[in-house]
Amino acid sequence: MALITISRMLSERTNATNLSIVSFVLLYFAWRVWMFTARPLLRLKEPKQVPYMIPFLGHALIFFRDSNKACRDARTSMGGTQEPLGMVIAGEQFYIINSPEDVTAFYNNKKSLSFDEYVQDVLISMGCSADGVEKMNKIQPHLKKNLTHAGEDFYRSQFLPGPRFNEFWPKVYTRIEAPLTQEKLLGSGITQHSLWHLCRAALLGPTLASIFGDAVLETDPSIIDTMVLFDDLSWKINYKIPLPFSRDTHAAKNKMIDFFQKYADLPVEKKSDASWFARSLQEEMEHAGLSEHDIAVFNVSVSWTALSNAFKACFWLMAFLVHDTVLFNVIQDEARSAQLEDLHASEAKLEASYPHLISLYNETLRYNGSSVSIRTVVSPTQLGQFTIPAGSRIILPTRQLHINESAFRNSHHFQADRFMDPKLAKSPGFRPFGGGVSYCPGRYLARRELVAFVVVLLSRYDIGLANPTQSTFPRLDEVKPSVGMLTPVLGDDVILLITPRS
Ligand SMILES: *[C@@H]1O[C@H](CO)[C@@H](O)[C@H](O)[C@H]1NC(C)=O
Ligand SMILES: *[C@@H]1O[C@H](CO)[C@@H](O)[C@H](O)[C@H]1NC(C)=O
Ligand SMILES: *[C@@H]1O[C@H](CO)[C@@H](O)[C@H](O)[C@H]1NC(C)=O
Ligand SMILES: *[C@@H]1O[C@H](CO)[C@@H](O)[C@H](O)[C@H]1NC(C)=O
Ligand SMILES: CC(=O)N[C@H]1CO[C@H](CO)[C@@H](O)[C@@H]1O
Repeated sequence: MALITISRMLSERTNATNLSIVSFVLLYFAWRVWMFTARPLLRLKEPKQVPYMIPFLGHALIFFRDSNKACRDARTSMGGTQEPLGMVIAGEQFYIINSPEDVTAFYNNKKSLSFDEYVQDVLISMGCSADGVEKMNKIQPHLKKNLTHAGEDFYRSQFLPGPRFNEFWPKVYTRIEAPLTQEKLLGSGITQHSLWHLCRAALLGPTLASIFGDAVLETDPSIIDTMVLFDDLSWKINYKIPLPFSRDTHAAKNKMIDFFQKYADLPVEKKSDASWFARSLQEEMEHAGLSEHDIAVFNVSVSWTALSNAFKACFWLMAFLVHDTVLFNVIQDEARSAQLEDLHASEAKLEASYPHLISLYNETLRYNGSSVSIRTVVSPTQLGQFTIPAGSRIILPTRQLHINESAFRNSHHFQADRFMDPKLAKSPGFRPFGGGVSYCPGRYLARRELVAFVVVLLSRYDIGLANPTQSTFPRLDEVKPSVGMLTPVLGDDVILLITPRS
């Protein structure tokens, strides 16, 4: 009797389980049919959605793993279309765009596509208080705009070619050159040097000190290590990864905020060699009543955006250079025959004096860069025949443009002289620095820094691989979703043999 009861109970239990599995499966299919078949019919003007398996999560897992692959696979799964495509990433609706017409419309649209939300989001994730954000957004009568926008003007004024850049650049140059003197580089008798560390030494500290003054490095030289660590983990801030999974990022970030608060305590005279824009912004932020903590957050954000790309570009460029003898000889001849003063000449003169090096630089950005432009859709926006709904975001992964075969033949090959054809860099498909309101104002500084680094190194020294037969080309870190210049696998390096020029 008892046995019968138990077996009946058991079978009822299995029935109940079966029932809930069946209803779950039905519900799931209903959701799929609604999402990817019925709903699109009601929204014919909106771009197609790329189907996904798990509600809310959407394409998040693959996207965070490799955003370029995620976008490429999405296009392939939709028949290789160049139309905008909808993707859901952790509950947020994104549209990815690709065609040159959409790209141009995207960068030119300053009305219904906004970059401000993204900037604000980053400030908040970096730890800026609500009060600070409000003050950044408030119109400052004497500037006729809010601090976010005034700050962007200040950057442009400092970093785009013009009097303020001309005044700034020689100070940067002096600092880049300092670690490359014979005394510094070879003084201790060491001739083998890590390329990764050399790029860091010549580009990170020097750029940071040019912006905030030399005292910034005296406060705590280990700030550079913290910054490199933070930069490595910062994609979690870009992608708004929830706190339990991004504690490492926030710990590194908080260490930098603490650092800047210590730096802030230095007497003003010690910071008088800070750049014009850093001092001007400091004054404006104080005037607007931002707390010291929020100003520190701002200083951290400035350092992050100013430092994170150039040294990686330098690393890849030099790695390509020393692994290719023919290319190396061309660039070495160029570096040794041009006048050193040309490093300080106009943009046009710089390009005319170092054409091969600048072509190599552009190809490095094309080949190992992966910048992503992002906008928030403020009101319904027409892109070609499609309407992008308000509240969503549009992302443009520039990598997809840079591997377009009809624009860049043999796009999967590194070809150092590719950009000797001057038309190529002018094509709308070459966007290493984004465009429109987010067009990177540091693009001229970064280029000049790299050219100066290579020219000083090659014209002063004989350079080669320390171990020509065993040196392997550094591998790309394909696991981390980098934005901007891609990073090599941790520990992959190039060891150089550097001796005085014979
Ligand atoms: C700053 O001001 C501009 C207009 O001057 C406005 O569009 C923007 O929303 C304001 N806020 C932010 C965060 O930029
Ligand atoms: C931010 O940088 C400015 C410019 O160098 C400096 O004067 C100020 O003390 C810094 N403040 C903080 C909190 O980091
Ligand atoms: C690739 O480049 C060609 C030539 O510049 C252009 O016509 C074409 O539309 C591009 N395709 C995509 C998908 O960007
Ligand atoms: C390199 O690209 C820039 C645009 O980023 C362009 O202005 C420059 O003319 C290009 N130079 C060469 C040699 O390709
Ligand atoms: C995007 C990309 O993968 N580009 C190249 C960057 O450099 C490495 C070298 O390690 C190449 O293998 C990649 O193809």
